[in-house]
Order: sequence, then C-alpha cells, then structure tokens
Amino acid sequence: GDLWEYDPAPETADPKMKKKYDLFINGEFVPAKSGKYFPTINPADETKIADIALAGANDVDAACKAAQKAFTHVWSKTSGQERGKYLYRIARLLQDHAREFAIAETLDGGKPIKESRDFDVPMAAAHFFYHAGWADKLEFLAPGRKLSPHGVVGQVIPWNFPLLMLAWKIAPALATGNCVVLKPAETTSITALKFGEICQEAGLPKGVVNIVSGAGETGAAVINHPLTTKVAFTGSTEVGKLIMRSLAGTEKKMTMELGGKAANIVFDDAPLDQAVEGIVNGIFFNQGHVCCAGSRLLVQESVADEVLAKLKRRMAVLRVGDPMDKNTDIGAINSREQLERITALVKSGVDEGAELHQSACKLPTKGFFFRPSVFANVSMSHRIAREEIFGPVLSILTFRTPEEAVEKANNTAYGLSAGVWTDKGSRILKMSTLLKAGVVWANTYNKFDPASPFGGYKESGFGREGGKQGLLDYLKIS
Ligand code: TXE
Repeated sequence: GDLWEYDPAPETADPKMKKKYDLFINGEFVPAKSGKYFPTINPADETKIADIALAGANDVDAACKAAQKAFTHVWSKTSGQERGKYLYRIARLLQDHAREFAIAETLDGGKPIKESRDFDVPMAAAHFFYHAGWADKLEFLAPGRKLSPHGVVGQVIPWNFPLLMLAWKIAPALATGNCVVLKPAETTSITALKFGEICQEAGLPKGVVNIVSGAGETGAAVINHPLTTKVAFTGSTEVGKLIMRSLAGTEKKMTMELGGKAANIVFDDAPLDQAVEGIVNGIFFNQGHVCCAGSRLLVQESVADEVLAKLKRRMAVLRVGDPMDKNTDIGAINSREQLERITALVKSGVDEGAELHQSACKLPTKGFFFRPSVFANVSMSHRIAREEIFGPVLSILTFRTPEEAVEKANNTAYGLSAGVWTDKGSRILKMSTLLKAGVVWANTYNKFDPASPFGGYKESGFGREGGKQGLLDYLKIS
C-alpha cells in the first residue's frame, strides 16, 4: 500500500493497551530484577494508565551484555542487505500498528491524536524506510574509506516525540550495524516498550534492540556502562552537559541534541497570512514541546501590529483540550513538572514587564493544560526571550533592518533552527548563511524529512540526525 496509508481516525482507547509494561531485554519482556514499577499517567486527566518496569543498573548491565553478545555473534555478521530487510519490516509493521501506536502516544504523552496519527507515527515509519535503503549502501557515505559500527550504542530520549525520537535513534544505529540499548523518558515509556513487540514480530535477532525504562538514573547507567562505546542523547542542555562531564576522559563518541530558542523571522514583504500560519505551527505544534519551536518571533517593525492582530485572531480559534478528540489543536502539557516550569517562566515575563496576550478558551478542569500565549513588548534581556520555555508561549521581538534581525536571532546561547518569511529569494539565501542555526526554514516551519540532517550549534548540541551525516555519526571511519 501507500507509504502513508493506514487506518485513520482512532477515537477510542485501544484494547491492546496493557496495565503493565516490562523491560525489553534480549528479545524478551522481563520485569526489572528489583521487581519495581513506576506509574505512567495520562496528562489529560491525571489517571494512571499503566505500571512501567523500573530498570536498575543491573538490568541495564543485562541489556548492554545482551546487545554486545548480539553484536559479536549475530549483527556484525549480518549483511547490510539483511539488516535493510529487518528495517523495512519494522517500517511496515509500524504502519500496520499505526492506530495502536497513535493512541498510546496520545494517551501517554498528551499530544493531539491528529498529530500522533498524521505526524509522529508515519514519520517514525518513514525513518525506518529511509534508513533501510542505506543499510547495504554504506560504502557511498565515504568512498575509499573503511567504515565500521561502534558496537553497542546507548541512547537516551525525551518525552516530546517518544516514538519518533526512538526512530531517529534506532533506525540509523541498526542500518550502520550497531546494536542498541535505549532509555525512553519516564513520562512516555509505552510506545518505546511497544516497539519491542514490533522487533519481536519482525523477527529481529535477540539483543539487537533493548529498551530499558526508568528515570535519569537509568539513563546515566546506560550512558556510563563500559560496553556502550557511543552515546546519543536528546534532552535538556543541563543534562547534556552533565553527561558530557561524566564522559570526559573516556573514548566514547557522543552526539547531543539539546534545547533551542529559535527565531522565526517575518519581513514586511512576507505573505502575512501564510506567515501567521507558520508562526502558529512553529510555536503551538505539540504544545510547544519542540526543541526547534519558533519560540521567538522576530517581526519587522512596520508590520508588527498587523501580525499581532492576525495572530490573536488565529489563536482565538485554536481548540485546546482532550488530546483524543480529532479536532483538538493543542493537547495536554506532558507533565505537572513541565506545566510548573511553563507557568513560572510566563510569570517571569509578566513580572519583567512584557505584555501577555492569552486566548480566552475554556480549559478542561482536570489534567495539565496551558492557554496559547503570546508576549509582546519583549526585550532581549527578558528570561522569556533567552530561556527555552518548551510550552505554547511565544515571545515577540521587533527589528528594523535585516542586519538587526540577524544580530537578534543569533544573540542566543542556542542554535538549532530558524525560520525566515520573505518574498525575496536572495534574502532567503543570505539569511540562511548568516543565521547560526542547524536548520533554516524558508516560508515554512517544522518541516522534517529523514534525508535532512537535523542538529544544532552552540548549546543546542553537536552531531546530526538524519541524512548521510546522521549515518556517519554512527560509524567509525578509518
Ligand atoms: O529533560 P531531561 P526534562 C528541555 C525543555 C524542558 C527541560 C526539562 O526545556 O523544559 O529540558 O525537561 C534523561 N543521565 N528539553 O527534565 O531531564 C531523562 O530520564 C542520563 C528539551 O524532562 O533532560 C529523559 O529520558 N539521562 C528537549 C531525558 O534524559 C538522564 C527534550 C531527557 O530529560 C539524566 C526534553 C542523567 N543524569 C527536554 N537525567 C529537546 N531538546 O528536545 C535525566 N535523563
């Protein structure tokens, strides 16, 4: 069938949701050795969904040993063509189970079902399809050079795109011949553990993929285990730095995808209605829990009032609420902690004198929700202009000249992404070279493709995911 075709419109909770999810180690689902579990809740109504096995250092050790054994005895002897077949199988199985995955993702994480259904799950499948094609063509990555996998890679991922981040990590690792120990984020373990079922169904050799759930301690055990010779992390800059410090002096290879504070830059010659759609998508997609979210709007002074007026009209019709409702635009904030972080930063914006505009929508009485919010009259020194909020909160700054736009856009500790809205092609080319950001979108925002490398400058991290560069980051080159 068609690459994107699968059962649409999941409306009810799926009967396949389990009450208990165990670790996926050496091809089997096993409880933690300690017997411990932790609850995972639905952030839209605060009810418990299931118990998740809590992996301790001894479970991580078992997972790393299983991965090493699989690497030595099976995976390193499996041809690229065969590896590709497994990846194709996984991709198709994700499509076959798309409905269950979309429901699980939305229940566990709070994102609107239309996003899980139309973005997260199909993009995850697309990543496996893309990397499947590379598995037997790796020699084209660096002609004349010897390429070899690292062996066991340790991967730690966040909660904003649980299945998609897993796909970004696992697909290139397997395509390049590595075995994996992955730790999902503690608030969103379900789709990662369900992915173990996909590995089983695909007949993937035991131990090639291992999933260990738990919190930061479990992540640290994966990162620091002597058998993980390469680590890939996506999460906060704070934890990224902690990991870098803990690995200093080791020979482990690292890639880090950390926070962002992207500038979405609107020039006065841009088609403003289209730009406003891009601004809305840039900041409200996935409740703003997006590392490349367009969280700073830089708008040319002459059109600033018009853009704000249009934006407020657009925000007034955004539907905030039950993530399982197909019509919902903005779902639940992922956790109470995240809601508290967002609330505190918004308060700092008000205290520092920025002008807050919020949509007047009615919020559900249970669960974690936050009104779509926009700050005008923001200055570069405000915390809301400098810190990652990771919520549905936009900070608007203005500029007069293109030079000032570049200066303000680059005046940040981060450098993951940026957007440019203008009618002038030459301006797009010029801006894209001047902006210190890994991705620059022109007259669009939040567009992803498995063939496009994604990653940051400065405190947004290093290394790339996707495309040729993403594969090279999983290989030793000699
Ligand atoms: O992130 P953490 P949190 C940003 C965003 C958000 C803030 C805090 O601004 O508000 O970070 O979110 C695991 N060793 N981003 O606290 O803690 C953890 O279990 C190894 C941006 O949730 O970085 C989870 O699996 N692992 C971001 C993962 O790290 C550790 C995505 C991310 O959690 C660990 C998420 C340790 N010592 C948050 N401590 C992005 N760039 O997309 C925690 N973890």
